[in-house]
Amino acid sequence: GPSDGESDVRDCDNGFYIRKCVELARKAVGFTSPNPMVGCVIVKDGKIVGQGFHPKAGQPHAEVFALREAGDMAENATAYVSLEPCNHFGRTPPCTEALIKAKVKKVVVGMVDPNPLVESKGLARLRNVGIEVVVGEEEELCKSLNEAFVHRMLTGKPLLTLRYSLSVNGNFSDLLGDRVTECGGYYSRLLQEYDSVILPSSLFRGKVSIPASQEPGANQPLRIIIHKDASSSNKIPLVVNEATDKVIVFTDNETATTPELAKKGIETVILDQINLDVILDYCNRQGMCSVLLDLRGNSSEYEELVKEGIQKKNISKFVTEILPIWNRGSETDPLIPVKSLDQGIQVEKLKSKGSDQNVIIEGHFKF
Ligand code: AOF
Ligand code: ZN
Repeated sequence: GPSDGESDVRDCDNGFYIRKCVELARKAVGFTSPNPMVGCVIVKDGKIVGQGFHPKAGQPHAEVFALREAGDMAENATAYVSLEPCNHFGRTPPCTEALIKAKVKKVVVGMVDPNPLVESKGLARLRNVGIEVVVGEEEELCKSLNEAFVHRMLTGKPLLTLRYSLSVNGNFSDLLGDRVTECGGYYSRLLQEYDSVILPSSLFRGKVSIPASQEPGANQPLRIIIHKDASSSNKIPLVVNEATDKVIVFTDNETATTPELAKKGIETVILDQINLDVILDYCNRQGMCSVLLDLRGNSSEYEELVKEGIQKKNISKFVTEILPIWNRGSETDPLIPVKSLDQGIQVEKLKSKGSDQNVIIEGHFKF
């Protein structure tokens, strides 16, 4: 670590500043794909003299905004970045050169960039010109910030998360906690984090509104509507929220389309076979890092998609909400359908949060 202690920051503050970077990075939640969220702060004499985040693919990187704000103060300062600075010409020039040009003395990095174009080359470049480099500060936090980006870089596919709601006695429900408790917020905040959300068209029978992020200015994921077993008598429902009309429909029969869909600007993709591989491939080619598979309603489409997704290991995560409701059961709906869990798939990295109205649990499949 630094020995002068005067013009530099102490290593024990590294975590604090990287956490600050992550907080900045999250301002762009939902907007950066296919790029990661990244935050940067420039610290001189124990004070933040510049800060920035990457707002959107195609726009400058976090380091550029932070250096711009710091101006001459960047000389001999320490730069904190939640992700390794890039060393390649992409849509924007390399951040390593910007840091070198600004004459920073030290760079503290949260995690190595898994993008093969970068992957430790940025760190090597900085070290080569004599800049002190520290890597792996708050690494787990930085990795979870960009879980979807990292997943896509490593697998070539977007991260697919399964979402569903359960009664407290363990039954799947078509409800959302937001509706049950009117406490609001959970589902719309979840949507903001995703590039797209898959919804079966049966959810929209007789309705014309589709779920949306509620907060003003928030990311609206692309709604992917699956319309299976389509036909001229089983038409695609017209589902549009005027304010948030990012919708695409996957269907297996073009006679199910209507002129109204085209008029509303809803794209329809006609496929021989609708399955998760095809959908994920489509999302990947559109530069999406994350997809939410929203398990709502009472549709056989779910059954097939989820079983396929688990079997092919396309689904990586789940997020479930326990609702403040006890399912009463009925003659046709057994109250206690006990299942053997012997053949169950282990899940790991469980996290939970909640209030007195609901509990949210998320975790990862341990395939
Ligand atoms: C950084 N700082 O803020 C971000 C980085 O096409 P480009 O020029 O935007 O480059 C995209 C790649 O750069 C992206 O895949 C990731 O590896 C890295 N993102 N790097 O130094 C940033 N957003
Ligand atoms: Zn960069």
